Amino acid sequence: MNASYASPDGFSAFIRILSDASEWIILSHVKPDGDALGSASAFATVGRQLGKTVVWGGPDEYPSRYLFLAGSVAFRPNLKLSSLRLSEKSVVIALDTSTRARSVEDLDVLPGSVRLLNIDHHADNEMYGTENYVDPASSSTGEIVWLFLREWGIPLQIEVLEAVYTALATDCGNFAFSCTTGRTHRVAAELLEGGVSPAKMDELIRCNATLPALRLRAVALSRAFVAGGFAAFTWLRHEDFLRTGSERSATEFLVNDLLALKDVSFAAFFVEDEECVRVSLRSRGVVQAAEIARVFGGGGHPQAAGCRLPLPLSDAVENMRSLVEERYDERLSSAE
Ligand SMILES: [Mn+2]
Repeated sequence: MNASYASPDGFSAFIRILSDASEWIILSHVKPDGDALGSASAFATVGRQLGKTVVWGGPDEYPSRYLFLAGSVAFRPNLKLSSLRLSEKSVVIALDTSTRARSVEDLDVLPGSVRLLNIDHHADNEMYGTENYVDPASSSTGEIVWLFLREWGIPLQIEVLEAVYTALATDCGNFAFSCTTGRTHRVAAELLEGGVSPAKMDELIRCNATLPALRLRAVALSRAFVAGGFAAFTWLRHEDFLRTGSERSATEFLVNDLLALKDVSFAAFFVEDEECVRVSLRSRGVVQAAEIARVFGGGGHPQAAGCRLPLPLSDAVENMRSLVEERYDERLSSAE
């Protein structure tokens, strides 16, 4: 077996804690994506299979495009831990969630007797768990979840494999982003050998847009502009969602469309929200997404990050544009 695929250390404590618990509370992050939901769905199915009481929820609504994931109908939006009767037999599992601020609002007031398992792949993870398993070399949280479940050795239902595949494929851009490694492909190979159909999954994940979502995408793409020859920008206003009838979660992959532009190595996508503008950033060049996000109090990966700006939309776009161009010029002149 390839050395890079050896089972990582550190899973045994997690297995013991999860085995001993009678209740699993599984948390997905704000604006949950395919990785957060796929990883959580896998855990939820395994928990039920093992006879645990399973609660799965998060701070936001469940995006309809991921309703094909097992257990999603039981997802609890706006979940408050204080509304649950936690005991020392409860364990909380936070997936794909780099910071406390990206989880349910009362994560901080967890009773001391309750274990909090933090499983993630973001390099800027705050290590807020009582137990932390954070592997920034992993393409996705789903990749870690697979290695973990494999190490545990329990029989896995096809729904679990499909959920892990969803996490993997969405977070590594269908195995095209730079976070994709040989191990990512080996995990995918195991999932396929276990019965997952990539064509069926592609249909479920990618070919399930609603007409309002397609029209929303058209609105966003029609506004795209390129600054400095390398950075693409576009935005959506609150009324664009109302006018097209699209739900807000329909924007998940929109920023990636901007990177399809020739010579563009940086993309920023702005969405007007209540009292702020949410920004998704993508990079494959010298200006990293995470470094820009951090300037505005956000975070993420070098190639994919996000932040919120408490500004009117046009100011948010302008501030971001000038910062990104400035950084780009600095890098070019220091490389000379
Ligand atoms: Mn992820």
